[in-house]
Amino acid sequence: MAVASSAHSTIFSRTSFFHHINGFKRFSFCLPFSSSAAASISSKKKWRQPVASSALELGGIKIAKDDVVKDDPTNNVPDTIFSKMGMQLHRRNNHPLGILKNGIYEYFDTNYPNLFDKFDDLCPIVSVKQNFDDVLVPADHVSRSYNDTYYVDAKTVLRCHTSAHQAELLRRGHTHFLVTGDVYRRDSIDSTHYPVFHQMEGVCVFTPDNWQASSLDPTAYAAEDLKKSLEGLARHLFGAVEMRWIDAYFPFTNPSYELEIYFKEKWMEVLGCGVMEQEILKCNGRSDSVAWAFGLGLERLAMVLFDIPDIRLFWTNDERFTSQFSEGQMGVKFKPFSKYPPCYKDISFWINESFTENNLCEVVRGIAGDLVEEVVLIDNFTNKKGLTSHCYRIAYRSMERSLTDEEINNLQWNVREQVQEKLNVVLR
Ligand code: FA5
Ligand code: MG
Repeated sequence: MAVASSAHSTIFSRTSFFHHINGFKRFSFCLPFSSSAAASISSKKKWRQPVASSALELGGIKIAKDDVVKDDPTNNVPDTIFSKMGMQLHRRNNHPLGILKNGIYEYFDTNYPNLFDKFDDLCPIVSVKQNFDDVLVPADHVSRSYNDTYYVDAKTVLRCHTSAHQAELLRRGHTHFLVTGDVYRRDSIDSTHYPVFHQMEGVCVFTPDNWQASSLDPTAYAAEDLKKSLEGLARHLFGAVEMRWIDAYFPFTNPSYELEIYFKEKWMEVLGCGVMEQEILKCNGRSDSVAWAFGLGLERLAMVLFDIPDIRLFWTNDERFTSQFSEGQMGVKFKPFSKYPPCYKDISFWINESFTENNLCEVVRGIAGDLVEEVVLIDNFTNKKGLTSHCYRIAYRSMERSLTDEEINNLQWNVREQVQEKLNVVLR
């Protein structure tokens, strides 16, 4: 396993507001937690799609649609996101995500019998404190922005990582635990990104007698154990697969790493991890301990394990997909049913200062839902007057059927209209 550096990073490992995706520079302006950001959200009427279910039970708590999609000026949760809450794909034993979760449980149960406590039904609606403060995310960190996170109100978010539960579980006395759940992020659109996905968090706390028996200092001891455990997990899941460790940054761990797996001719980041910041242990009643923590993306691992080419497939009810997986069958390779042709449409406009790609993707998804496969910046220039133009190529493709020209033209027409209206940009 070689250590190398990578240009791709996801939100918690982002140290800068700029990063590269598909070779294009991608903007990610930080909309700070400010009144102007709140005002810009409240001034726009939200696009509402009909929602199938209007009340859910999550982690034993009854949640009505009004509890999540509110008329609060800070609320940026669309109906399409509420309709995904409560689906709990990770709790279905014959869904690839449930099969994978159980496979990971099996690894920990075999190697650490009766040690890890498991949680897979904690409510995804958490406080800003749980999601960010408790894991030391700085006040000005990009992940806190309205551009990146779904806010229910100024103090409440849809968790954007399962690390949101670290502190409370430590406080409740747990020292070894796995937390699996749905997490929510405003993000770009392509085959490996989806606004709702699933993570599993792992935490393991050590006491002085653990590292004193070794010749290592506590941090080195935890880091070594962490890498050993995760490499073991990767071998348990994949057998032989090409992987590499990348040095990373997370506010809640130090040192921090990411693990990448070679999949479909690209390196794909599958997890972040590290040695827990001492401050988190100290604040939660474990000052004399060290700990490691990891957060892995279940979809990303399942894509490699089951050969699933597109992250949208996890959400389909199409029997040609669902019938291919059954309980306990790890690593059965998905046989694609016929691939329908994509249709590409370009949209160009002069951007303004508040434009972000995540906002664009949110508008496109609000209209086209899972019929949108990818949104890519294909041209970007600034003219003599200082105006910047972006051209995006939108790929429309259904995984279940052929789309008609009329349908695509309608979608694109709606996209053009709403992009102009909601993002205040000037179409070219
Ligand atoms: C985190 O979320 C950290 N909480 C992980 C962590 C936990 C680090 C504990 C240290 C200690 P990150 O933003 O990189 O980190 O996301 C973790 C994983 O989630 C990624 O490696 C990737 O596999 C997956 N992931 C991130 N964004 C998406 C997305 N939009 N769609 C699907 N999977 C995603
Ligand atoms: Mg990452």
